[in-house]
Amino acid sequence: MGNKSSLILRPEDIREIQEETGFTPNQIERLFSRFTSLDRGDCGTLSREDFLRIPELAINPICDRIVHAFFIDSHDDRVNFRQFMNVLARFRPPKANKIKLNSREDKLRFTFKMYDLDDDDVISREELVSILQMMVGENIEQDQLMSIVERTIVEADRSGSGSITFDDFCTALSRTDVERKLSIIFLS
Ligand SMILES: [Ca+2]
Repeated sequence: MGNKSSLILRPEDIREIQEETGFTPNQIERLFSRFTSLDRGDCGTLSREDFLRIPELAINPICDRIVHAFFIDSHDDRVNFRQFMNVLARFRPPKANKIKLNSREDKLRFTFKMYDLDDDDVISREELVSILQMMVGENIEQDQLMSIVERTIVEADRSGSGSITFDDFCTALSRTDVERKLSIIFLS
């Protein structure tokens, strides 16, 4: 039967998640039913394979990196509903209200982690190459790709380290509307 109590969303859970993430009770319930439908094992947590059953995600070229981002704070390679909601909260438009998770800095940090494949807090030349390869696939010649990478590093690398630190990354994106580009409109 499994532990059914973990699969029930109690009113106090909804209240706490609402405080933490800024989602409305309706949104929380809708996302909870999405979560349980992905949870094939009925165990109250999702595996990486469960995430890959989200069609919008499966067709995304950097799908692996987005899924990885959900597991950054997970210690056992499973994601419970609370962790799931905390990650989704980063995609909420910032003007909705003042929840820390969806500030400009949090969105930048989240994107940076998607590029930083080995989690060493810098984006190396190799990491930039591999993420660009995931995005553009075979649609571009290798030397064209390398010249984009070189140019990006030269422009972004303020510290002269040959790789991109989080500060470099924020500076490079300082004129980009990160708040809007990294937001998803959730139905209310
Ligand atoms: Ca790295």
